[in-house]
Amino acid sequence: MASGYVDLGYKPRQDDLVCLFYLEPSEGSTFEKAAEQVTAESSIGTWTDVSTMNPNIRERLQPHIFLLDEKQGLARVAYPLDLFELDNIPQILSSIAGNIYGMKAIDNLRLLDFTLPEKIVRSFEGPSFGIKGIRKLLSVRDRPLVGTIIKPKVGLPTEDHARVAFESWVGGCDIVKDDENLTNQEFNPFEERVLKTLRMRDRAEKESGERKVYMPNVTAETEEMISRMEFVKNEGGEYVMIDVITLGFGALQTAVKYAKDLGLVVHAHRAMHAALTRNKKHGITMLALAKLYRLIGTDQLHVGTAVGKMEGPANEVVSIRDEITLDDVPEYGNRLKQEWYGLKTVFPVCSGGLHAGHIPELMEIMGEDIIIQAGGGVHGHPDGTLAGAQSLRQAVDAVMKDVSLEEYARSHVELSRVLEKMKK
Ligand code: RUB
Ligand code: CA
Repeated sequence: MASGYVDLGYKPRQDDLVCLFYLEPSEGSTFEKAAEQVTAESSIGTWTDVSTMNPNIRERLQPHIFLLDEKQGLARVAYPLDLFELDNIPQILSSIAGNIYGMKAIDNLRLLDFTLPEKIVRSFEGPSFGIKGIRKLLSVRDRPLVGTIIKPKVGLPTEDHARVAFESWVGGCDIVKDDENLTNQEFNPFEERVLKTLRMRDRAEKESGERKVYMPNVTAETEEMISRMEFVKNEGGEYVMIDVITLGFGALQTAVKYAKDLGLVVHAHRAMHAALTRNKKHGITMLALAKLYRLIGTDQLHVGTAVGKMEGPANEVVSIRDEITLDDVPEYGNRLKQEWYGLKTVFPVCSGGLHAGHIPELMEIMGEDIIIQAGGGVHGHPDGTLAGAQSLRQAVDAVMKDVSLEEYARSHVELSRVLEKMKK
């Protein structure tokens, strides 16, 4: 049954889950009909009336389309809490972001955002560390954290990987991370890499007098991934990195629970998100995905840069930052309001095509509570990795001291070399 869901006078209840969809009906359908079909398919209905539906079920579980704005293509739907299983992201997504994308009634459909009721939010634990916990772990109070991704992303033998990590740390990076497609390849096996790189971390800490962390990519089949996490913990690591989209939501829930038990910080790389998020008319927004990762409890999440090589405009990236760092998120544009009921914050990570020259603009847009990562921007420095890491840290220091990069570069040659390269 795919009609009777429109109820424009309906006021969402406190414990409804409210979705905001962008929708384009296909030829032969209408905006309203398509919205009804989407609503039915995401909840209790199918393409026809069924003899098994009883009026009590319908009464209790029927969602309400309470706003239809055909001009803008927007529909708001309130779903009763009882449709959902608590602490189960796959189930929630199979409802509000499942079959509906494949329906003939629509040409395009995008889940822009959703507001979760308190009961669902509280059924998840959220991050264990949050921004505060990570700052404490690293003893860095106010500036952005600075990190690098070892490049080339795959191809370096273990020994070189560890050496490049060492130079990055000593140059001023707080964080060194693996790339999204480096896991356990023959030329750079996971365990050996973790051992050698953590040994270098210890040396770098001694040499620099600063706390340093390594984020090995543990992404794999779930049981294998868990044993890699245990290995990292046993060898004195504090962090793991996970490719959260390619891994999948259920496995990520499991991984985060293990990480919590082990006391590990979880860094979320979002490789493949753009397959879902990039088409402005279809799919799911990065904002909506970011909420799921805050619920599940990753401590750090790639959110975009606004200024680097990856797609994503500034207002969007700022909106995602607010979603994962505020306790009470107000409605803004196509972002719905969301209360987080004390769930900890997620550290926003800006990464992708960045170098020292971007830092003033990036910090102007995103502020100081961010993690800035540069791969090519460190290892592509004309004088090598060490100088690249120094230039990144110098740029951050310049902004924190309110000095322009040009002025700071007069007394900091590594930074000046980047600015020269940019001019060319
Ligand atoms: C960046 C990098 C990351 C991208 C992903 O390398 O390896 O995987 O940041 O982008 P480089 P996003 O600094 O050399 O560009 O985080 O936006 O998804
Ligand atoms: Ca990468």
